[in-house]
Amino acid sequence: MRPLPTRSAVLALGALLLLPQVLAAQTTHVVTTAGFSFVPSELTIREGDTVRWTNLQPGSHNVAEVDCPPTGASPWNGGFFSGFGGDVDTFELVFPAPGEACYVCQPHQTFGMSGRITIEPVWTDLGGGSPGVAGVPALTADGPLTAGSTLSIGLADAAPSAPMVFWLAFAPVPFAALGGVVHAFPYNLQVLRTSSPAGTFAQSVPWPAGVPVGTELTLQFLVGDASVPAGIVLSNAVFATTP
Ligand SMILES: [Cu+2]
Repeated sequence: MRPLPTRSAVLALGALLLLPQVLAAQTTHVVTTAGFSFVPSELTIREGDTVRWTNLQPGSHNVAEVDCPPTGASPWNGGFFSGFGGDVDTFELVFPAPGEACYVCQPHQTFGMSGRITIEPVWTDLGGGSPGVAGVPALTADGPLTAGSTLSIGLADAAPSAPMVFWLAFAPVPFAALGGVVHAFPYNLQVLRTSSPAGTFAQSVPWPAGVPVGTELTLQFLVGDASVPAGIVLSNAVFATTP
């Protein structure tokens, strides 16, 4: 086993959160119009980001969501809609979930006036888990990591009513151990928890303001499991960078 929990590790996180740096905030991406085109017409954003369309009024443009890919004849699919051509000059929208969105300017879509937005997830799965009595404990994290948003952490397929250690690391150095890969060590925050009788865990916390932009977060659970010789298995790890 690696070192035991330290109070200083927890205090280190607290100190980081208090640093007077740029606040984590969602990004706003601007799409303008030029002739019969959206500029840029292709955009990649992150879950939780905002897209702001500007300069719609001069050409009587609008923004109407259509199924992907957008064509010259794609009908509005009932999704986002700025109003009719020229109704508004600016239209703004938050994209809360990963995926893809396509849109057209209805008055000019036959001229190919359309756009596509790719919304990338905040969290990625690093793998690294090792199997225990119920399989590999499956960690998921959800939330845009913007100030005041909710971070939800879920775990499934852990041993029932098992003691667990949760690690959060800012600059980990992964290594192979316990039949998997320890991704979240050295940790900056350690929390002790117990799985439910069903071998699950769930917790939602408000994400604080003041976490510096670009902070890298790696999360992982160690789960007590009497079915393996080491007595401990690993969940997969998940990774995100604060926006
Ligand atoms: Cu137009």
